[in-house]
Amino acid sequence: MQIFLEQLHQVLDQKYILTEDQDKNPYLTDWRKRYTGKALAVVLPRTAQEVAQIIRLCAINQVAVVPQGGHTGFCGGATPDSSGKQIVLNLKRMNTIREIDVANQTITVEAGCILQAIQEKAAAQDFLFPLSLGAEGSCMIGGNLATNAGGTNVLRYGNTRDLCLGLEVVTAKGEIWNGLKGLRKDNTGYDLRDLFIGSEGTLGIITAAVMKLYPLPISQWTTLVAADSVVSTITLLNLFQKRATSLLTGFEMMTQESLDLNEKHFPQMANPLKGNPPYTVLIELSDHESEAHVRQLLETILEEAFEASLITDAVIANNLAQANTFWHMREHITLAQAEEGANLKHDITIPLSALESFIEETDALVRAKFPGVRIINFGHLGDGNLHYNIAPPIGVDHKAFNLTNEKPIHELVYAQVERCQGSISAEHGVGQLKLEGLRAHKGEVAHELMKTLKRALDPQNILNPHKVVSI
Ligand code: FAD
Ligand code: 2HG
Ligand code: ZN
Repeated sequence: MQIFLEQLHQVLDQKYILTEDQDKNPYLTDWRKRYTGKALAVVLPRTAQEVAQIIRLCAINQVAVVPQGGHTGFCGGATPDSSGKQIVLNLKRMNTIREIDVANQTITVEAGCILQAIQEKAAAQDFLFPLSLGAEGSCMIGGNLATNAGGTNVLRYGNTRDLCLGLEVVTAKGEIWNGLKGLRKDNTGYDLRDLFIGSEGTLGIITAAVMKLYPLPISQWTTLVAADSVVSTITLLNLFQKRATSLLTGFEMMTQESLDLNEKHFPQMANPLKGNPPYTVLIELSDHESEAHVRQLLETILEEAFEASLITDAVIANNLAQANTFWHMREHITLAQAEEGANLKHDITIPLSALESFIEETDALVRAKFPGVRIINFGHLGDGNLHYNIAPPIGVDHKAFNLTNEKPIHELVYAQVERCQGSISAEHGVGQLKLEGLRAHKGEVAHELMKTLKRALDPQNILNPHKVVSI
């Protein structure tokens, strides 16, 4: 390994090869503090050429590499294993926004650009880059692409995959594939771009991307509404889809229990709806017409919802600051859970037609088998994406509870997901957390195809091994 480290020095300046514990440690534990690994070194390349050279050295020396962006992922994908033989390749120095093409409505960015920096750069030129999630101040576009991240605008603009037109990728051989074309149509055989998106660093290292931009909406209205049942929230969604069509840009659900937890840790994030109802829904409409037009439409739909008894209360944000407060309340649930202690996350999608029965039955089963647990259920209802998280009963040690109950709780929830023909990972990916569960979930044929692809693209198994699939 000494030889490998010496070879690395021919590629990177000493200060970009971290080998001392105090320098490496910030890169070795994930955001949730769920995984901690060891690494031979943490390397910080600046260019795709440097990444390619590093990968060639990894291939020669049989050293596995764990690509890393902001390390905000929830499935341990960017954390190395405990062997101390892997390297972490963090892309944060590759943070140049290379170009905004105004006519083509695209932005070309390097993998280490922070998501929020891309949003801000786009906005400065009157464009919207619609990918938006709670970690946007620290996650990086390479990580977003590698996990095919979702977030709060998927309902209108799609997930990261839908926003990407082209990629630059370093392969397991250390070659650079330049697929940085900003084309909206390109049927030239297999779609390599889509293969790398969502592959969580197991098939190649994304070094740059061409992403779509949209006109910046000029009017936006945000409202919080109260509902008594799951079925009301889904009927309400359908009503908004019918009446507001493409103006509907956000539809997020939060249960009473989720917002109780928020209030406990962040009293300033208390629900403005009276009595914190069973279900609070955050709805956003955006448009390019006047504010008055959108406001009128929103009020009309809300009136119809009241008349149909779908909602029991509503509050419309009167200015941007209030709208931001509503969104912060939604986004703070993850932070409140982190404050409360380690929790069990289930990032799932369920067809909307099966959502009511899923929640009813799963809640009942979970409460019967694990008395006292708290079900922190919230998420992107417009996409059928729930964050069906489980927190231990109050007063119980979280780590001890999770150690004993993690497996049976995951099994119970995932069995329910299968029953409803849902997905065990809607937007957070697989990483190491769901590696075991994936075979059963995908089925033998799909799982074997995934392994075939992994073997073909990374025969030495040096790119993020034992994440997503094991070969
Ligand atoms: P990392 O965590 O560093 O890496 C994630 C995976 O991608 C790893 O497997 C890693 O090896 C791989 N990878 C990273 N960079 C590259 C690269 N350049 N090339 C190849 N592989 C790479 N996720 C959502 O989908 N929706 C949400 O609403 C959402 N909200 C969040 C809110 C909070 C508060 C937090 C902490 C996280 C949230 N996440 C959400 C999860 C996380 O932010 C996303 O998964 C994000 O896309 C990860 O980006 P990252 O740069 O942190 O990637
Ligand atoms: C969100 O939607 C994120 O806020 C985080 O995907 C979900 O904390 C979670 O489980
Ligand atoms: Zn989410």
